[in-house]
Amino acid sequence: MGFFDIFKKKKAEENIEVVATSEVAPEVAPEVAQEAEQAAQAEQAEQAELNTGLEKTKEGFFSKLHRAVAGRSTVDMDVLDDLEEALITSDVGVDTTVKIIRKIEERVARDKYVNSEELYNMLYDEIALLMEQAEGSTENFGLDAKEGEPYVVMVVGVNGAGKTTTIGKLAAQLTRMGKKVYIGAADTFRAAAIDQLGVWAERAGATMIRQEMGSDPASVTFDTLRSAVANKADVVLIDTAGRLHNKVGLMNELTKIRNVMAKVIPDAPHEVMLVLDGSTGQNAFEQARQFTQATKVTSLAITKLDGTAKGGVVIGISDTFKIPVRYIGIGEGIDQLRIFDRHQFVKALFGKK
Ligand SMILES: Nc1nc2c(ncn2[C@@H]2O[C@H](COP(=O)(O)OP(=O)(O)O)[C@@H](O)[C@H]2O)c(=O)[nH]1
Ligand SMILES: [Mg+2]
Repeated sequence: MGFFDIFKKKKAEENIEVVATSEVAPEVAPEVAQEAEQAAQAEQAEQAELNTGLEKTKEGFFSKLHRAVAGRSTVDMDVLDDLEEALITSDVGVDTTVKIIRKIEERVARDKYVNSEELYNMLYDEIALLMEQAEGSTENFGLDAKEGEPYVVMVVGVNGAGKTTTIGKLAAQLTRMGKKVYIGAADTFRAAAIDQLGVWAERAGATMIRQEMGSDPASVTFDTLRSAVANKADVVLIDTAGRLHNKVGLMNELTKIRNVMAKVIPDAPHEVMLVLDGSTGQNAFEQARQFTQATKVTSLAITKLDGTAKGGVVIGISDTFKIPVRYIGIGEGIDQLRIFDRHQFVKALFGKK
């Protein structure tokens, strides 16, 4: 779901109210109803696009669960074992799987005559609840810095995870909302990385602040924030290098960047977004572990969920690290970054309408 769609939804909700009172002013009703109808269609189209993006994950997940559950008249240890295996091989992760299986066991113990469809629904409920507890919701999404101060997002993650692409897509969404966006090219390790970010900034209509290749990332960050403040930018996105040479090195570099930010804007960074490549499955868990040890991470973006069957990582990672998933990437295109909506996501996985 894009930023715009939130507004569309809001609008649709307002409109529904207007429709309800339309007896008083019948002349506005048809077009208002039409707008509400359009908003509903847009939402359906969005779910359809997400379903397509998550097709492979869904196929894998669904068929495994189906095999574990279908045709069983009672839920016994065998069924639960198969279910456990299905979840683990869908990259949900061991800890989260054990948690889910325990919950199902408790419910089955209470109601011994659960059929396979009920079991399936239970599973859906438990996973949806788990996602809710991980706070991965869109409701609390906000670019809420102080009035007159840019909202600063530091973007971290290993090389190739999708940081630059995610920044580009995000910048495009923000500029379309009318926000003034500054991007800092603090991945100074390769010249190509700076140029790639430059291309995205131009496409997005954002301003990029850069220095030469090999320059100090903290210095680029400082320049970017100063320039953003001077030009009254609304949002600053800082692209960092994802070299995991060693934990101490990573920690030092990220700390240095954070410290320099605070010199310009005391409470920056307002958000530290860890970008993880969802198609790497278990490796994404490991990366999350490393980065959360190196710095305080406040949100996650999980990319490349299109074309992978490993989308189950989204469930396990949000549960394990209790960090909200803010965005998911479902393609390389500029419009293929979505605000993460746990309901839409779980629905897509279970093939629900
Ligand atoms: N299919 C797909 N590819 C993606 C997605 N996000 C990023 N990529 C690709 O992943 C590769 C690495 O992305 P990049 O942004 O350069 O990663 P960085 O090293 O973390 O900055 C590029 O080829 C991107 O086009 C996504 O959501 N879906
Ligand atoms: Mg990059």
